[in-house]
Amino acid sequence: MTNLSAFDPATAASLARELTRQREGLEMIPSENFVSEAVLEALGSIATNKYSEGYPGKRYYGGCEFIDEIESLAIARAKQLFGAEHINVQPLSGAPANVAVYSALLSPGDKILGMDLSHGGHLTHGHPVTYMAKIYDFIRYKTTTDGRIDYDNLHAMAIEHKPKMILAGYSAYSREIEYEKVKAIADEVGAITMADIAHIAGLIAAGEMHNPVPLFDVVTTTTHKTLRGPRGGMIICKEIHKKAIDKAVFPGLQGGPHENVIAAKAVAFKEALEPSFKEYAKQIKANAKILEKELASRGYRLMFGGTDNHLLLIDVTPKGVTGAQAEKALDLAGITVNKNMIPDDPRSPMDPSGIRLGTPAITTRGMEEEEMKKIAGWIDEAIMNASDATKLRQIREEVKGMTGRFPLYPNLMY
Ligand code: DSN
Repeated sequence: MTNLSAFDPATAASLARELTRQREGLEMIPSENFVSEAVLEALGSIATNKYSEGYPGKRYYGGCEFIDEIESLAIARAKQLFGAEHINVQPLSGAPANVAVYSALLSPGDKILGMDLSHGGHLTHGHPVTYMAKIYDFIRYKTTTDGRIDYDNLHAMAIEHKPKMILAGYSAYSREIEYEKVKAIADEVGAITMADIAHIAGLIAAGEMHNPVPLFDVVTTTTHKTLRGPRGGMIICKEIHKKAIDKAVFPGLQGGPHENVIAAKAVAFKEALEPSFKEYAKQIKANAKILEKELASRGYRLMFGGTDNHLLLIDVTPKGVTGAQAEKALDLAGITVNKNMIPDDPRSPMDPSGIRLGTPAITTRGMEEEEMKKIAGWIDEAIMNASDATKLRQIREEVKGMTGRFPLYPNLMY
């Protein structure tokens, strides 16, 4: 990276510090991951130079013949991964993908039934702070006290409210989803089915979680979480919705697609089609299960009763700390997680009762059972000694000792 460091040493130095942070720490935010060097190369490629409004074969600019090849490759590979009829790979990320779907298939004022944020839903599924909540009438369902989706209640709510759309898919929910049940409820009330698989797309692509694509009208995802691609989004839909979805993305909401990101998506999808990706997805789940067992045995209160996927949502207040205090203590110990609301949290979003953690990134680094057991021990020690800076520094050194055995981007420097 001599050009960067020579021209802009300030940016290069910040990137170098961030690289060290990623290398030395344990990245356990469940929505984060480490892309391959091949994905990084495509992301930093000359495809960033090109404008290409429109879609392959139908662009508003000249000179798009090779960009068409790249975007067509990304689409073909994604279709193969998910068994999809149609895919739009242009959404800039998950939130814009969701907005595009609403605007394609709904009218202002239409009702959408989506999961409450504190029960594992997402801001773009109707939280009152979002602009979408001003346009559409979101009604929010919740999990049961034992943390499962209450499909009977969902059914009753659908009958009562007659939503135009039912949304399944969550950003802090750790259990499997019964898409057939949601589909049957939606069919009964004539609702469109939408799944947001942003967190679990990689697990679904690998056949390690149920796939809503064959059943649902439309499925949105990010490409940078378990799918381990560049930061971006994607919409998967049935052929009948193709025109509306494509029109909503461009020209409805977006301008020129980020073709360097689309090139990186194509590379990530090729990686996800490899047999080794299936092993990776299995290991993500296996690692999360070990953490579940280890933390439960130390008396932690796991929301939803545990995990079927890559993440755990934990109420840390019985251990005498808040979510923000636990996040801070773990940060100082070199373990990155995020504070998170728990179902019907009595506390506030900036200092909630829980933390959310997951295994996609540490699994990418090659960590397995032995490391998970050590990590669970460090998490517990850090939380139990949240105000002991010396102890937290000592854990950080131990973490550094372990991460050093799992090299990250060994040839990269800024
Ligand atoms: N920010 C993502 C997450 O962490 O789950 C969702 O938008």
